[in-house]
Order: sequence, then structure tokens, then C-alpha cells
Amino acid sequence: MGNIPQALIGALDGAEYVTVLTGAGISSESGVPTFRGKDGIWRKHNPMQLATPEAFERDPKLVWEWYLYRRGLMQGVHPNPAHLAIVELERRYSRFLLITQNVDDLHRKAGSLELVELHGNIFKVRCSMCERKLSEMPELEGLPPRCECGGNLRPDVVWFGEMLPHAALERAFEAAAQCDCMLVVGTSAVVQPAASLPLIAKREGAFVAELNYEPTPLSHLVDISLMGKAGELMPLLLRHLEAKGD
Ligand code: BV8
Ligand code: ZN
Repeated sequence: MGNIPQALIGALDGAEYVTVLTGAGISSESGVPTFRGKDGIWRKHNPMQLATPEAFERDPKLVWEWYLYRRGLMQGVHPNPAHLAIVELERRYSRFLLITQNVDDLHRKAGSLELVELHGNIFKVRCSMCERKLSEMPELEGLPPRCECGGNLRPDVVWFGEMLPHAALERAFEAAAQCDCMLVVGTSAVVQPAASLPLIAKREGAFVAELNYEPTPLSHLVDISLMGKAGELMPLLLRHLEAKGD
């Protein structure tokens, strides 16, 4: 079977506590455009113009149009073999945490249970005044949608310059520090504080492997950096683990 280094199979086979950090690359084979890739949505729109509280303050309608467009891209989009391989991986460990930067809800749809969404979820909405959370968009009488309190409803995602949800971040930092092995899948590793999680894991003695389509700032810092498509590498990794386990 293909090219998965023995060191990675051995590290996963011997691990008690495994964490996985994912980024937009794991959803690209589902047809979801990444952020910074050649097909990246941020090619057409400048994220600093749209994914910031200032942008929402200045033009909430424009920001909502962008998020409705992105929600639209998600219609008919399903988890791919990489998402499903992580669900299989989770079942092999009593201690496991999936930490995602993605807001596309595909890990939850795939069946991942121990899951932390560092940057929120594009299908959830919250009030920018009273912070009330809604699980979906209210009937649209126009943009931005309004809360009963009169405040503007906003996508329940983390914008640049905003704090990450405290509980999610705490849980992610703790898991990174305690795990024996961390897989970093499909992220350009440029957004903080998510990109520091693999460094924390490495510093605390975990075996850290990156699976990505192209090199990143992490590639020379991790134990193993595998270049390739997550939808191919992750299922291959699981087949190796199953073969070893039998
Ligand atoms: C905060 C939600 C501060 C919204 C997102 C200067 C230096 C360092 C840091 C900063 C700085 N200036 C500002 C900062 C902080 C800033 C930051 O990190 N900026 C970066 C860009 C420099 N961070 C923040 O603002 C964070 N908040 O720091 O608060 C603070 C402190 C105290 C008090 C108050 C405030 C908030 C960050 C969260 C921003 N929100 N998204 C939305 O989605 O609309 S970030 C956005 O980028 C997504 O969440 C995405 O997940 C994330 C990371 O991108 P990736 O997932 O990595 O996606 P990308 O396209 O980049 O890469 C995909 C990779 O996959 C590629 O490498 C590609 O090769 C690979 N790939 C593609 N296909 C495949 C594949 N791999 C495998 N298989 C494939 N098939
Ligand atoms: Zn409100």
C-alpha cells in the first residue's frame, strides 16, 4: 500500500491520545473552495474587507451577502473520504480530539464527535448586541437580519481581530499539550492562534505529522510532512493502521 512512513504508523499505533487539526484543505475535495489557494474565495474578495468586525460595522449587508454566497456554495456538499477517515480514527482511541479551523460543518456531518470549532460555524447565527445564538437564519426580511433586541444578527464565526471562543481554545490548547500524536491536515498554518497548536504539541513531546497539498511554515518543524491530497492520504493511513492492528 502507498507511501505512509512507518514512523507515522508506529506513532499512531502506540498513541493513547490523538489530536487532529484541520483547515480548509480537508474540505477542498468536497468541492468547498479554500481560502488562499488558487481557487480560494479570498482571491475574489479581500478577507480583510469582509471577515472583520469593522467590515460588518461599515456594511453589514455586504458581509451578509458574502456569507449567504458561501452558504450557497455548501448546498449539496458532502463530507469526503478524509472527513470519514477522521471519524474512523476517532473510534480507535479512548482519548481523541478533532480541532478544526473550518466553519463548514462537514466534520459534524461526517460523524465526528469529539470536535472543537475554533472559528465558529457558518450555519449558526448570533446577535451582535445581546449575543443570543440562533441555530439557523430567521426568515429574511432583508439584510442584515435583526434580533428581537433590535441588534444586527451576524454569522457565528470568528473574524480577524476577534477572540476565539474561550472554551474551545482552552480545550484545544490542553489537548495539544497532552496528546501523544497530532495530525495537521489541510491547513496553510498561517492563522493564529490555531497555527501555534502543532508547535505546542511538538514542544510537549508529541509526534506531529502534517498532511498537506503543499509545503507550509510548519513543514520543516514537524516530525513528518506528507505532501498529497487528504482524501487519498487519510484513508490510506487508516488502512495501514487497520492492517497493523489485526
Ligand atoms: C486573534 C472564520 C487577537 C471567518 C477565519 C500578524 C502576525 C500574526 C498574527 C496576526 C497578524 N495580524 C493579525 C494577526 C492575527 C490574525 C492572524 O492570524 N492573521 C494572519 C492571517 C496573519 N488572527 C486573528 O485575528 C484571530 N484572532 O488573533 O485575536 C486578539 C487578541 C486579544 C484580544 C482580541 C483579539 C482570528 C483568526 C480567525 C479568523 N477567521 N475564518 C470566515 O471563515 O469567514 S480564518 C480562515 O483561515 C478560516 O477559518 C480558515 O480555516 C483559516 C485558516 O486557513 P486554512 O484553513 O489553512 O485554509 P487555506 O486556504 O489558508 O489553506 C488550505 C491548505 O490546504 C493549503 O495549504 C493547501 O495547500 C491545502 N490543501 C488544499 N487542498 C488540499 C490541501 N491539503 C490536502 N488535501 C487537499 N485536497
Ligand atoms: Zn439581540
